[in-house]
Amino acid sequence: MKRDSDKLVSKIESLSAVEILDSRGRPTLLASCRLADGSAATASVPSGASTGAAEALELRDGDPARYAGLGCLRAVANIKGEINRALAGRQFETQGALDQALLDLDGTPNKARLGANAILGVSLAFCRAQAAQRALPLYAHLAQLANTTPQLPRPMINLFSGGAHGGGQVAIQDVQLVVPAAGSIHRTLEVVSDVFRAAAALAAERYGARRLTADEGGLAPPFGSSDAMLSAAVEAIERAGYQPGSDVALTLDVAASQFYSDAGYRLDGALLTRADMIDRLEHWRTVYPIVSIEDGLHEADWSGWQQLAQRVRGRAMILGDDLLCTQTDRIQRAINLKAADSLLLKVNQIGTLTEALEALRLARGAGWQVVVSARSGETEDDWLADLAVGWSGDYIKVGSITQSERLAKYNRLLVLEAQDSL
Ligand code: 2PG
Ligand code: MG
Repeated sequence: MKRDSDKLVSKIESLSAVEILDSRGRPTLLASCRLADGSAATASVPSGASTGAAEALELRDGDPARYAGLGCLRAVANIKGEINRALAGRQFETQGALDQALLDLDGTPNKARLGANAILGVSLAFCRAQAAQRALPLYAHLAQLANTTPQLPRPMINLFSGGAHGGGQVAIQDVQLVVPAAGSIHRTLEVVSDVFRAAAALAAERYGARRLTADEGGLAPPFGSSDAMLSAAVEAIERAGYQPGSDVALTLDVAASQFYSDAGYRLDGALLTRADMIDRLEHWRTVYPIVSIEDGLHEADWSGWQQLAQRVRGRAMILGDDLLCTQTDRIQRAINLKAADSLLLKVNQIGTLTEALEALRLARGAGWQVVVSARSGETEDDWLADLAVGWSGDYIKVGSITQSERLAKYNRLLVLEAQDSL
């Protein structure tokens, strides 16, 4: 049933933005939206390191005199200038109408003119301001928008990093933990904390590694190989007193595009063909308790993904990140080819909430699972937790249990869980 408040119209009074820093110390932006009734909100935008080639364009200044060219002052100026001039004073009934106005204003297929970072900042800040106007928690407003039933997702939590997130000491980017039987966010975090401590002790013993963390807060000791990384994860689970697989399972973000070239996949000192790589992934899946494989092959190898899915389907999730880039045309292609069965949903890969919702709906329509994901460059903003709950993600992936840009999301989930009002 529609509530009366759904019919509320939101008139934008002003839009603004500030350049802020993300968890890697690189610039990003925080956008703000004030509505005519006084409701106001801010939202900040994350940024990836292992980005997919098809992602919407993150506008950077390119001025080598500031932040090695990574400044976001042009994107900030676009919000304060052109976008504010075009939208202030206009009324929008829905998120869809606001996002369409942003797309029309930008006029490019990949948001290259105004910047996907500028556009997403406004899309999110408007969403939060509308939630405030309707006196709804953000997750509840997002659920109304999507016509979904709020649900707590299961966290996929980073333990070890390599690749672009861990200095490249191992090719695989992320080894993550899931706690299949936990049934709650707080129990998941308790178990993962036990395993994380065991893993940190193991890294100290075996590698003399101090407890320094990678981009997403996970550990990144100098493992000699992918197998050393994966078996250390299993050992840490056991040392913490849990049963690998039934108590704590593993998920991988292989991020294979990062170590692929025309010559093949450069993994553990060898050069692998596509067939070798598929064999290796399937071998790992049988030897280690792996329940999900993300980006197991590079982002342009659609037929390789088809073969991988044939081998693994039903035994592990075939999760598309760089392959899909949260874009409906790519998701549709993967559905048609049966090249994946799960979507990694990253709103900043596409640039507006409405387009991300279309991606979610398409994936759901095909019976896929959905993993709502943060980026490796994050801020202390917690909107992603509300998004995962409101849009009933099966999983949420926000990194490890260290560093406040990660914990902001887990802590928000803990609060929502404790409120018990979903
Ligand atoms: C990924 C993400 C998050 P990045 O590859 O899934 O882990 O990393 O934001 O660097 O693309
Ligand atoms: Mg990924």
